[in-house]
Amino acid sequence: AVQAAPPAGTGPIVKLWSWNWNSVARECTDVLGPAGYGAVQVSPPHDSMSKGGSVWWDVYQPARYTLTSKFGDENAFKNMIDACHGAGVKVHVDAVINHMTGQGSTSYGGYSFSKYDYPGLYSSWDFRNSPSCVIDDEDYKKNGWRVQNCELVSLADLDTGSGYVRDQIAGWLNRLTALGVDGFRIDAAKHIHPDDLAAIKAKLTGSPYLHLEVIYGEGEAVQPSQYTGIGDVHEFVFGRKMKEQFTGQIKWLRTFGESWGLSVPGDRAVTFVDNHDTERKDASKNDATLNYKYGDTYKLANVFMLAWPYGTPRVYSSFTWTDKEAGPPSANGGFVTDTDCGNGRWTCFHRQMTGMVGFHKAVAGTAVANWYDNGDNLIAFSRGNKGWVAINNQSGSLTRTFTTGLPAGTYANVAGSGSVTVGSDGTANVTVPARSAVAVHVGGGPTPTPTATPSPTV
Ligand code: LM2
Ligand code: CA
Repeated sequence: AVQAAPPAGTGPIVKLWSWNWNSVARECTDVLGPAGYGAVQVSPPHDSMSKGGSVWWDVYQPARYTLTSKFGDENAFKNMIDACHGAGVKVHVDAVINHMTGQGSTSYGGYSFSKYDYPGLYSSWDFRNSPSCVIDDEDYKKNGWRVQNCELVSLADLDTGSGYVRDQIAGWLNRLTALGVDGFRIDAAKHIHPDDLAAIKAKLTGSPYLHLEVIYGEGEAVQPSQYTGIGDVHEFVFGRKMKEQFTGQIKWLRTFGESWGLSVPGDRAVTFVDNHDTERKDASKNDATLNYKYGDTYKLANVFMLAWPYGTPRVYSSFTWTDKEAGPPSANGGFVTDTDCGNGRWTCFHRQMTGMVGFHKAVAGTAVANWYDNGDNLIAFSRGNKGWVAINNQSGSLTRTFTTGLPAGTYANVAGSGSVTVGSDGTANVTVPARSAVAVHVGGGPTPTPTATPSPTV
């Protein structure tokens, strides 16, 4: 049986997109494990079509199912899994199984193929072979058959109804599971019929955690609800709402939840402020999200995601870019070089969220209480009596006495610096600086000590 959502209290997922295996291994040991991240989602590990490092998207064109990618070889992959497991971090892999490539070429592993012919793996009859059957906006809205049987951006669509194809896909995923992989992000799941995906899932060994990329669109034929019986589903409305609220007035977030038209119930949703596709959308488009370029606004949206009870949150961290197509830093024909968080080429955003990862885990299972907003762009709330957070999304600081719901004591601000002292009546006088957050939780040091005289801090 495939497991459902990770158990409550499990750390968030971090997506280290376009990081090479050596760098993920080091990060698991040095940062992810100590911070309490539950799992790391890595880039597609298959051998892919090579554009020689000029673009990021060649890795979404699988050439064959071997661990010879631009992120490292099989040894590096295995070392990464062992290092992450040693640090208490699970490993999720980006599984591209709906399609192969869009044109003949050579892979990073030196293998030659053409669009409908992958020697030793797939031949023309393993594909829907429908180059004239394109998926356009109209199809998304009303024609589910075309969404699942036509070619997504001209990529050769695998016949996932075929037993042979299902065996090849399941065989690949099972090899990864045997190496220690704990879960799969299923790329383009919306373009695979749920029955086909369920049949592939039935062939999987072990109990990998599945989270499916099914992009919600209003009134469309293919809906996230058709997939929640198979695995958790990516909640795309979440990021759209975060952009709308954090570039507007966050006081409205008081009622945030399924009633806002979210597409996946909280107990089946993977939430994220952005991913590698949405961060690149033109800001004017309604499916665009915030991204690292929004600075503090982006950070505050991530603080909210980790503090509010909805879904399994996934923090996104990758490389910096101006050209939307440009690939990650690489050498020798496109092989991704080690991540350096100090050279400006990588966001390393997840390192800014380590304190909030601890908050997220500490407040698991508690409800929102003690809501406050200033009628504009500052909100504060507690999670039961375990944690309290204030998010100031305006350009001036604010000082007031908040009801935190926490036991008396002095707590470290895990979303920034300084500390908060809570009095015996549960209140604290706190200054929340402009465009920043203050978050404190039980167990978040300094050791809570009852105070005789509550003192204003932060
Ligand atoms: C996904 N999820 O469903 C990925 O998250 C997304 O990043 C992938 O698109 C897509 N589905 C396929 O896995 C990216 C990128 C596309 C790119 C594809 C394949 O956004 O632009 O398409 O990967 O590399 C590229 C060209 C496109 C061309 C296609 C086939 O941009 O113009 O289509 O290759 O040659 C003619
Ligand atoms: Ca398909």
